[in-house]
Amino acid sequence: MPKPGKPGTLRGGLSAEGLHFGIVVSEFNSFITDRLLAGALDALSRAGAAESQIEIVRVPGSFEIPIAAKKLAALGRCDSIICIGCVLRGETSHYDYVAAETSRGIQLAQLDSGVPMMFCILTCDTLEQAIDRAGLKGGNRGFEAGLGAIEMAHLARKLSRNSAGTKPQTRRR
Ligand code: INI
Repeated sequence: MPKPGKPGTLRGGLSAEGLHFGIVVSEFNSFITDRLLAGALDALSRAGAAESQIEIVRVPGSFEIPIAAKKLAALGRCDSIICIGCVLRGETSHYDYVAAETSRGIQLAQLDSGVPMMFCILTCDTLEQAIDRAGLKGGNRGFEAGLGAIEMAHLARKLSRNSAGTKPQTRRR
């Protein structure tokens, strides 16, 4: 309970104990997405997550991530979901459609489902830029997404409970 006169601050914890995670990963550009997946799994396991607490769903490309994440969330098992993809700019405008719809779809999926979803979709001009963000110069965005998934899972649980520790009634729309 916050002290009287002090603003209450809710923050997510950093332990994976008791949490269940989903990871939706795109096969397209798997040279990159496999490295992001390894980073995410590393973060979860360092925080204490066992393999049984993690389920991985593989989809053909980033464009298919939102529908898979939404359906996974609807199963009701996951406290948070990590979405992993890599969209590389080509010679046509295809990149723009895939990148924009993937990001829009993931945001809609998390808002519709109420399950936090980490946006671990690299959108890069070159393969080199992607390699840098998948474990080389710029760290591993998958690892960061893993930490974010733990934090948001805790936060979502806290924000779904009232002061008595029970889930509030949700109003039917
Ligand atoms: N999918 C990606 O994840 N990354 C890309 O760079 C990419 N490019 O450039 O085409 C890509 N395309 C496939 C797309 O995600 C769908 O799988 C496909 O259009 C079928 O719906």
